[in-house]
Amino acid sequence: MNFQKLCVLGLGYIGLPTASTFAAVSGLKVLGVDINPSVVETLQKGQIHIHEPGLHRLVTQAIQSGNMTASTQVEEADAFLIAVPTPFKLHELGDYNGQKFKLADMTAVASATEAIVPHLRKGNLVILESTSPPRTTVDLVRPILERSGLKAGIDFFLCYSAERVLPGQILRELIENARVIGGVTPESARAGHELYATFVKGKIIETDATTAEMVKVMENTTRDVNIALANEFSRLAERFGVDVWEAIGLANLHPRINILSPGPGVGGHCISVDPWFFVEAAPELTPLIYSARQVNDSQPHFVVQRVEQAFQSSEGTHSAEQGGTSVLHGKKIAALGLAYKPDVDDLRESPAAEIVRLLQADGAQVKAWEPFKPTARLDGIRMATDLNDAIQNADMILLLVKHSEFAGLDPQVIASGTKARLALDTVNAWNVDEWQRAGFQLLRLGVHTAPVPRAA
Ligand code: SAJ
Repeated sequence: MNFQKLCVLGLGYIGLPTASTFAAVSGLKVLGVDINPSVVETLQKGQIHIHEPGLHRLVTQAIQSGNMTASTQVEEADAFLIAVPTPFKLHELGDYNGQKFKLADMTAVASATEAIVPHLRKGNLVILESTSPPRTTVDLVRPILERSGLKAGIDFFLCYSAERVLPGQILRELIENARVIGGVTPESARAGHELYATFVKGKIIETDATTAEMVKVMENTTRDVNIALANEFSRLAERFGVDVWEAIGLANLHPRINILSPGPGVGGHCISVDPWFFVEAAPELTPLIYSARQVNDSQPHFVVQRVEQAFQSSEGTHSAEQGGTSVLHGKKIAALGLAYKPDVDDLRESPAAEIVRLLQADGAQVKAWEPFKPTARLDGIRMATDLNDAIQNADMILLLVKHSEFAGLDPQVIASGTKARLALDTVNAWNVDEWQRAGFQLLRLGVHTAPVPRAA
């Protein structure tokens, strides 16, 4: 097929890097479309609205070459690529025998597809990239596009092809990762293959649309279940008086074992969302996936419990409540990091932000410092102006994200800028001996330091 013009709907973390790669690397004419006018204006001014290494340079190159433009309106093109979010519904839960589960909100996919209908022509290719519940391409996207009077697989090509890139390494992975292209017909998969082959260096594999959708959700579900296992191991290690980080390192010496890292919880827009697509589709078949989601979603509560225990043991008290008041009441805590994972500026579904909210709900006075988004405004969260502002008057330093700049902090320098002598590291970034030498009592998640109460 001869692709000259591509229209990318959704200019977020996936759509913008993909659109600019097609423009700058493949040399296609690309129209990037976003319903948010401020995203379009930002791009038109030569700026970008997200942080991703190398992205600003690539977008500038794409725009300056004349190959990429941005608009709020869809136009005719040879191919359309949908990369809009598939979050879960905020105010509605599913229910299976009393077990509540989250439901996918497919509104953005449906309306982006509707926006293509008036511009769809014979011979066009439409690709859905948004991570979606299996059967979305055939059951949701196809019927909407066929309102045009054209038939999918006969008059136009229709595919599903998920991105698999890791935030922080998007531009490299976009080109190097293997791509699975699922068509509603083999010819559709072939057409999708030809489009991505204009820049993808990894293997490109053709299959059917529903298999490609399932592959994507399986990948992220596997990661979620494995992180839940690591989080459970960290709880067990505390019970047994073991350092989970050491234990995982040792277990991973086994050639067929690769345990992931425990942490404050699972955030972001993918791993904490996608497994619900399986649970929603078949709750009776997914008890393991459901439990993993429960474990990971409860990890912020577990961290808050550890903060309470840290204060109790430093004060020599034995109960999380003193005369009905939480031990956290009035405690000043410097929370380092609000992003959902290291070295990104994305705060969506961030367990760190949830921990801050939970601590505040128990009466703690938290000041949060997020170097990747210092001006972030999150409901009810007090942001520090810089690291010093966060730690200055704190009673405890709570490390929530393993940003490189936090991992590299010198405890001697920190000690001179704060009155806190208590620190809790939830991500295994700091060295206990070094922090002790600087005068801190450093506690770590997954390491036995205080008696862990047994469940009632
Ligand atoms: N996390 C842990 N322990 C770990 C690894 C991660 O607690 O050992 C946490 C992170 O801190 C974060 C969350 O899990 O809160 C998710 O982070 P991540 O790095 O595992 O994944 P994402 O959401 O940034 O990107 C994932 C990737 N999927 C897989 O690795 C299977 C990426 O390749 C996908 O393209 C992306 O989801 C997506 O868009 O679906």
